[in-house]
Amino acid sequence: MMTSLYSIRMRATCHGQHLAGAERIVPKAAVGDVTAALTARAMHCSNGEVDEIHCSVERIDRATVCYKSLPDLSTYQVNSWQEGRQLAICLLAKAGVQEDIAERAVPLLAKGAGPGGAVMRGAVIMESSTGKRFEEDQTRGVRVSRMDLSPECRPALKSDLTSAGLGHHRILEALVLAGKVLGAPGIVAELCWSDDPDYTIGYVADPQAGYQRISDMKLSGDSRGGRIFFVDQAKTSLAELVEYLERQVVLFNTPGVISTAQEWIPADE
Ligand code: PML
Repeated sequence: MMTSLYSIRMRATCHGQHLAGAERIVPKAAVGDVTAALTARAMHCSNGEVDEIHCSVERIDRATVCYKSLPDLSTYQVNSWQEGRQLAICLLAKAGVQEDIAERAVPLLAKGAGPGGAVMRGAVIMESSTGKRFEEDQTRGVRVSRMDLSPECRPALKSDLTSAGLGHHRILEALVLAGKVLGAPGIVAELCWSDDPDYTIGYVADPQAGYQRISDMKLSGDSRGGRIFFVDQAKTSLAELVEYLERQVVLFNTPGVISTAQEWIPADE
């Protein structure tokens, strides 16, 4: 009999504010260790003292698991966050997002896409040719959940990323999340940069070009960031998209190609 799989999700808060979150999908025998590791990670979080940690453990029906390959990863080295944002617009347009929509989306994340300029807990969903937003709750947005690497793929990817100098768990986790997003019905591209004030790197991902990191998307010290998923409304419905992003279990069993960083030269230089 095949061993059961469990989804483990951890969320930590301080004064009701999100502090840390992570999730894994692991075989039954690893549930105890992984839950302890995620809890320890929240307790050692550098951006505040934890008030509450919520860990949920949920058994997964193996028949519902969808297996996929991870996208390739590349990195563009830019000279400033202004250049980074310019590059993000170019990459989004190349992926099929209408250019004026990409030009409006980048400042939306930069000023905070939630009500009153707040950073959203989840992602914006935006139509790629009209800019229309679909989230029912613009404070929460849409949370991507229930994805991980298969137990066989994790060591291989970790070793590839570490050899490329990209060993931090943040990169692996963002790549896995983007991998799930790129398999969503109607997806055109994703734009993301971190809301961690000490982390200025972001990415544009699309199904053809993969996960394209951009070295600078904001000034250090800026705590605004987030995610926008661009979709083609003709190819999906909000219900189908949200069901896939939040509920469909996805395990990645093949790593993509990890390329070395390349400098980006803006076209007018
Ligand atoms: C990376 O360096 O590739 C990760 C970039 C985005 C990180 C987003 C986050 O903080 O979750």
